[in-house]
Amino acid sequence: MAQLGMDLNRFILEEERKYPSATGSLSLALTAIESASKIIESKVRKAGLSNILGTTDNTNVSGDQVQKLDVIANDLMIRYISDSGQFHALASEELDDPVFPENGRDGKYVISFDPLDGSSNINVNVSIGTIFSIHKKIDGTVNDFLQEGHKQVAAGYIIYGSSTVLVYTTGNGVNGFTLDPSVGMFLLSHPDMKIPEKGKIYSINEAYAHKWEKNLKAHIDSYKEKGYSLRYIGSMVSDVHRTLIKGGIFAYPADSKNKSGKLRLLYEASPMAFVIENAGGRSTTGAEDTLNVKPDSIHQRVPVFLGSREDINELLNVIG
Ligand code: AHM
Ligand code: MG
Repeated sequence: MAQLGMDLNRFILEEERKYPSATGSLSLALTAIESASKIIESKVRKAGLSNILGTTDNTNVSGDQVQKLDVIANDLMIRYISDSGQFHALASEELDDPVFPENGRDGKYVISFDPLDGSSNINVNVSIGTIFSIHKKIDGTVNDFLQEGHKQVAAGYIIYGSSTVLVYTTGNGVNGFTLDPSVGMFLLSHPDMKIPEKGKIYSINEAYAHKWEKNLKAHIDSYKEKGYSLRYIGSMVSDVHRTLIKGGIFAYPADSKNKSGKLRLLYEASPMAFVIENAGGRSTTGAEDTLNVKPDSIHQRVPVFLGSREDINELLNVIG
């Protein structure tokens, strides 16, 4: 197992060395995301300050337009991903259509991302994050994004919380790195992460319970008698990060109004499912394993249930 404190760049290179045929392209791709995330984190940390400096008509003291943090995060991701030359195309939750960067023509990968997930939490100083999902390029068209989640070559997230943590997997274990702000490096802090087999926490927006299917509602109700705690931050990255560490279940189900739920397959459900499954957990839409869903469009939504294996198995016995 890699040593605690190893820096992310060295970790990525050591992983690459395990595959003699690797060209280094994936390492460069991951490094581009790391770089973007460091700049996004510095903007997130200053968000309160920028708001104070901005005036009500959204111009700051210098007369510049104050951009929303999710727009800034999106622009930064696009810039670093494009400049890296490793990505043939990118799809963002914030953009209607995929982008094919000029210098990504020979890129071997495509990436889908949510630049700033949980953005409704920005103004209340609650943890938010960036989520990414990487697939191999196949034919250089939008079809590259419409591949099943189990074909991801890497996925992960960065959580801007009380500390900034980057968690990722290439399908071979899940590792977490904490940003040491004094040196500006992500250092291995959570090696070989494993989700507990069973937890004691459920995480779901229970205010929508009256719109859920009745078996689901009964099952979620039963957690109360079983002594579970409810924790719901309303930022998927934060809720999933806690679920990964403490176990239990995170869910954003379909309801009578939103037949496919709210969360997006490409930018949220699939990368988080890849992380959770690689940490020994389970993820489902209720009908099938999230990683088996073949997307039919880039902004497709799916119901999400993920977490500890036993908790998801119990849920599927009721709703599956
Ligand atoms: P966003 O991508 O616009 O930030 O929305 C996604 C967020 C998730 O982080 C979170 O799980 C969910 O929306 C919360 O939704 P709700 O407020 O309906 O519970
Ligand atoms: Mg989101």
